[in-house]
Amino acid sequence: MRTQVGIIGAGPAGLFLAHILHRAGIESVILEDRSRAYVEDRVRAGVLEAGTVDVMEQLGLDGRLKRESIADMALDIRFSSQRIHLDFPALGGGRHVTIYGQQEVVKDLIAARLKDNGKIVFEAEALAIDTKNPSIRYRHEGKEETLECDFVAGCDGFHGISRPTIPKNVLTEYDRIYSFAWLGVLSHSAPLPEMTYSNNERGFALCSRRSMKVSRHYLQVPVDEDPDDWSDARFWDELHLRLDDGSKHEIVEGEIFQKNVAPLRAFVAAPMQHGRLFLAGDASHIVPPTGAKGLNLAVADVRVLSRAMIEFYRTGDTKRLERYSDVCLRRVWKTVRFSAYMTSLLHRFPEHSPFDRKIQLAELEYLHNSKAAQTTIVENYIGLPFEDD
Ligand code: FAS
Ligand code: PHB
Repeated sequence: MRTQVGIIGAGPAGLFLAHILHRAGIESVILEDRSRAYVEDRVRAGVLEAGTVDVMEQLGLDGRLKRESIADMALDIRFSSQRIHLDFPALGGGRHVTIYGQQEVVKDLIAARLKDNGKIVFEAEALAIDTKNPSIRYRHEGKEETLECDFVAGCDGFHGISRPTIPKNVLTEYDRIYSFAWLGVLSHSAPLPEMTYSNNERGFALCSRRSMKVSRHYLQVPVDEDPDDWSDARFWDELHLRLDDGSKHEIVEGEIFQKNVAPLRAFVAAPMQHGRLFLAGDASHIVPPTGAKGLNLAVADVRVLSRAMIEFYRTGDTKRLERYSDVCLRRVWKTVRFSAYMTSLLHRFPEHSPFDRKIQLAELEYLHNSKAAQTTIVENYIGLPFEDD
């Protein structure tokens, strides 16, 4: 099989890239290891930056999003029985974020791609990449095949084969593994009115939502926590305590229908390209979810990559392709910085000294009283402007 751009992975990075290229008349094939059902059912991110919503709108893929998403106009931070309210439009130049589950984005993009007769080969495991004479060897229905292409887009996430294809003496990896994880649940229960983060003596908690009837809540837990050790009752009791809702009048409980534990890490691999292979999304970087950035950063990467590929096919000019990694990494590191900052601000670190704890509480007090500090949080949370150089 031959195409212009071979894409490994039908997550947000691969799917957005295929759509943007298609709109520019550039052909691609996505090879996805898992089944369509598996990919569409994976519960992950939930917060879309304004820029991500703009991309979906420009691609004409925002129909269901417009009908079913929730405009999130603020976030609350609780600590030491105090509350900080961050108004996005007031502090963020009129912009806000949108709540729309990653699995809904993936469903919309897959459906639209297939409707356009776009090629997505599910249950096709990419095995090896040739970065010079670009091609991808893969296994599908028990047979090994080869996809020949002009470029390979490694959109295969943290555990994919793309990043390891870049020679070790070329690649530099930066890594921070946190000493805790997030226990995330979905529940049939009315959410809090605002996205609410809490730094509590007992640990971090976050109250988000997927609709006005489905809540998405998280608790900081030890890295090796087993979600099966958390009954619904235990989860709700802990969430009330960490949100200073001991009277149980604020948080609405309900049936928990999804539970998982995700470890936290910050990771960046550079460069994000080698020969005709270009990495995008989690294949190249992981951000702790405290800043709600993972999916959005994947979209930012493919905005840059698609623009470079489109220029190449239109003019033969390779300057944007050569600059891809440098342009992306500027945003990647600013996003990792913000996500690491929000993680350090809001979690209880087992390794913290009493001094460290005092500094953390002083940072929260400062944020409580400083419009400048609040503006900094908001401009990063709703999404930094895209660099269009
Ligand atoms: P993805 O991992 O989404 O997609 C990669 C795709 O490549 C997968 O479908 C995989 O099956 C496929 N693949 C891998 N190897 C392959 C091979 N050899 N051949 C073919 N296909 C292959 N972000 C947030 O903003 N907020 C959150 O709350 C949040 N929670 C998360 C929870 C978990 C458990 C995880 C793992 C991530 C979470 N993230 C969150 C981050 C997440 O949303 C990612 O940033 C986002 O999925 C990145 O998209 P992609 O780069 O497309 O990678
Ligand atoms: C979510 O709704 O899944 C969510 C919200 C905020 C975060 C992370 C995840 O920081």
